[in-house]
Amino acid sequence: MVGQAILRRLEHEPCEVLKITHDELDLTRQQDTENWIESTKPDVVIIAAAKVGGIGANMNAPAEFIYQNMAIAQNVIHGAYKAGVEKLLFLGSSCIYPREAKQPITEDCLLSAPLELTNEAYAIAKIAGVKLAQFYRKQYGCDYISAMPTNLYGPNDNFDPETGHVIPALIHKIHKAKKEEIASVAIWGTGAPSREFMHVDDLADALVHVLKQYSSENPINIGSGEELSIMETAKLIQDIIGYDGELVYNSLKPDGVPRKILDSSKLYGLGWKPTIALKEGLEQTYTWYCDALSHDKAR
Ligand code: GFB
Repeated sequence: MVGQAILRRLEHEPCEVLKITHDELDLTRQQDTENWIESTKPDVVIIAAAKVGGIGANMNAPAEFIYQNMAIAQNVIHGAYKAGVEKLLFLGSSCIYPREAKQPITEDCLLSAPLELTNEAYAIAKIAGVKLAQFYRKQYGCDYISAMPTNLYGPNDNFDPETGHVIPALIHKIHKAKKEEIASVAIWGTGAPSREFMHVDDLADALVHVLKQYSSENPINIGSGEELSIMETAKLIQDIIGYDGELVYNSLKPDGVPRKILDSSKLYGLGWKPTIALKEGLEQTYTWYCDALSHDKAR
């Protein structure tokens, strides 16, 4: 999802984009990764590749989340350093911050208290990536930076109801319930937690801005300021889809972090702001999903 959005955004920049698919290069293989970076010699590297998933996927496969994400960060960052890459942007996640972080979360909260347990494996791997970027800057003087996006959604997301994040999972479940005239849809948890959501095209635009404007060892938050409870999010998706059945909250399922909203004042201070409102972004994403389903392309 993020990689595709960055490609769409880079069509408007005067640069040559070097890309390779997962089938052609497995970034967890160190030698293959180093060879590809050495042979293509990019000026800039953006690390958007990752093993990602919603709260269910994170809880069910912590070994895959920690291993794959640490390997990708380590192989790409070290490979970039060896090939003399001038600028590198590592993408972290808002879940690197402590579970009980003061809200909105500022960048300096990193490692100040314990992490949320449902995604600890993913968070540890992403923190390792942030630290790699910092230490390659400190020891070798590399201009490597890291950005922490808030919860994302948009075209090419993973719409699987078990492994996806809340927005694509609910689009899948509520769309199916409407089509098959199912009377109710199960929503995980109490509905009380809140999340800040950002459309992936806004993220891609922010990343290009940050690449041009930002150089520091400190990570930079990328948020939208659009915060909703899970209950409000589910109702909004229900309205957009036009489903008149019932939403039933299953409190046996995990809530995760009670609240997660980023303080993005550092980013906004660089002259960037989001342009896609949540309702508009969700409508566009639902249209994309219906179209992808009709072409058998939705995950
Ligand atoms: O999107 P989500 O999985 O991400 O869940 P997290 C957000 C909230 O939505 C949680 C609730 O309180 C879930 O219990 N929820 C309700 C659902 N129904 C559903 C559903 O059908 N599917 C899902 N997935 N959630 C992730 C991390 O945490 O955030 C990742 O696990 C990553 O590592 C990502 O960092 C940004 O915000 O809880």
